[in-house]
Amino acid sequence: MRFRFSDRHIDEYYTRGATIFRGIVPPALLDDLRRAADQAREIARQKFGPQTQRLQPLSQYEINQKPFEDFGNLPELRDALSRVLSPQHTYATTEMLGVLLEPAELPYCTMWHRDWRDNISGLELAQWDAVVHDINLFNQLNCALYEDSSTWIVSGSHLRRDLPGEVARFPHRPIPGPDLEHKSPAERERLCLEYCQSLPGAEHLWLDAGDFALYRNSLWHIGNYVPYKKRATLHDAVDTPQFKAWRDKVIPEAARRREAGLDFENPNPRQEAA
Ligand SMILES: O=C(O)CCC(=O)C(=O)O
Ligand SMILES: [Fe+2]
Repeated sequence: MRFRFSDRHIDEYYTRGATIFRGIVPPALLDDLRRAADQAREIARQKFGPQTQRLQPLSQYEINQKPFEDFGNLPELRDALSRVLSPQHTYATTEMLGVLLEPAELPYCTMWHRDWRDNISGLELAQWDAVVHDINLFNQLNCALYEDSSTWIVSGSHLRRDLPGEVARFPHRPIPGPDLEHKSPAERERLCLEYCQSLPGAEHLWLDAGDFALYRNSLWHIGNYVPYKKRATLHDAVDTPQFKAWRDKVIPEAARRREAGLDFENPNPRQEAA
């Protein structure tokens, strides 16, 4: 069925923290994007090894850029984004657009996190807390060129602080991933799956080929990857001048704090003391 925008997309975005524009990428563009993503996979593995799961920004590499430009100019997509967010929100610029890939050899998952809060070492949490509900910041896209069930989210968690069950699951910082040392491929896969399921409320963000997920990266999420499922999912910020200005301010500050020996602040410090 052809994509049709509805108010449900707006409602879902602000309540769940994620909405999916189903089938919004036309098949002819998908063919072109898949060919370009195959080039990206080859470069990524050559440059960063077989386990690499992303190449970003795509604009820096010898890859046919035309499909990415066409993606950035899709009228239905621009219209849908401007209705959920605003006409000033942009995506698929040369600065950040990347592609998420399946690892070549072994299952692997990221740790559960809220972006910036849990994965930027040295970030001062007050800087994130102050703007976490600002709709000009922290918007992100995953656009699946193949069926993709790698991403998990905790729906609605962008609206609130951590719940007691979440604090109990991850009382300390940095958040640990599963222990995959010396495990067989199937054991790694099972451990990663159980790790995904271990956060209360975790659910798959299921995408079919050509689906575009818009999500708040301030919600709890994770990527879980197996080598036997081909993945090429475009990934980018849905950006604004305000978000860029915030990044330009906090990234160097976080670097300075790291140099001074700080790493991750605990957002739930009372638990750590317990
Ligand atoms: O692979 C994914 O879908 C999630 C990646 C992610 O969480 C991140 O890039 O911060
Ligand atoms: Fe993330």
